[in-house]
Amino acid sequence: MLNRRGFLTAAVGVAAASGLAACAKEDDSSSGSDSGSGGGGKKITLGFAQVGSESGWRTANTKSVKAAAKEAGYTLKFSDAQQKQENQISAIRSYIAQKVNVIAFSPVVVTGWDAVLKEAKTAKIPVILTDRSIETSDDSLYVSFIGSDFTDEGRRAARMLEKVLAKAGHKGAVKIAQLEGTTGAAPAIERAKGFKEVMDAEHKDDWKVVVSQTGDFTRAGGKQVMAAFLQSNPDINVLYAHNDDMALGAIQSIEAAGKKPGKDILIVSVDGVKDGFVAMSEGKINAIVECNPLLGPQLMDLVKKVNDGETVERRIKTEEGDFMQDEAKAALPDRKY
Ligand code: GZL
Repeated sequence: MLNRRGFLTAAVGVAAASGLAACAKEDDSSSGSDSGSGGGGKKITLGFAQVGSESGWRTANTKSVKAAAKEAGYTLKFSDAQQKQENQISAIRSYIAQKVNVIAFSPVVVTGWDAVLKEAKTAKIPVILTDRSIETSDDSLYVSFIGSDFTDEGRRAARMLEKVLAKAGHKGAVKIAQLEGTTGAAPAIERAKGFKEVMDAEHKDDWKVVVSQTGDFTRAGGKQVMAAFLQSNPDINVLYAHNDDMALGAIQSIEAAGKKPGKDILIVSVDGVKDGFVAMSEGKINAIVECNPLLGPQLMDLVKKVNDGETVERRIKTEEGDFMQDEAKAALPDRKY
């Protein structure tokens, strides 16, 4: 692994956090068993509104949240929004109506959350963002955001592409196809931004994104869009995919077009799911930027602190690494998702 970013740094948003958390504490008046209990002894009930089940990353994330909630002894109310914002908003409203102790969710897109989060605030239910963040002018609408730095993941993808090109002894123009994540989602916006930052600063003359389109983070999307890319831009020689599932779908179209993924078209992807590592060990993906889905344990620690009215970090980042193709076989046995 080229480097591991093991950081749990955070900017502390004490005012917003302690304000809402204190509200949560005030409402905790019942008693109950110790396991999974809040400061007042009552069993914590967490409402979690998941994006959907669009990718291997999401499946691993859901498993981590459910297992950690069970381990913590919390009552978990869980919903799968099938990647639709209106379903997530409905789920959050139902958690408010059920008077859960804490709400956590992974916002499918960055905008459109103020109204429902104001309802949660009025109901004195603290909200934690997991995985993806939102755009809002009202910082008090959530107490903490736990997840990756997607802009840095984009920068890391560009750095990995530099290493992949050097290792392949690539000469000449670098014609990049970009498979974007879900339109309007933080990882899609920020992974494109970080990659472009490095490209504009250091590869203005030889790298060019010749085509870029969303594959919605799914294998089917990656396969369909890559097939269209190859029709319109047969001279593509690099694919930057915002997640492994789209890269795996794209590989099917690359092979159907009679080209070799990992050779004729060099591939850099993000996530690090097991199937991505298998493809890398087969030489079909050249490098993967890890995005850790196993947020469950950290989230449950945060839920307890918030419910007990403790001060919490405003921003908690997850540990992640970067992997080149020649590291895939050795890393596979230890992959946890
Ligand atoms: C990233 C996460 C993204 C993954 C995709 O934290 O939100 O959503 O990269 C998933 O695989 O669909």
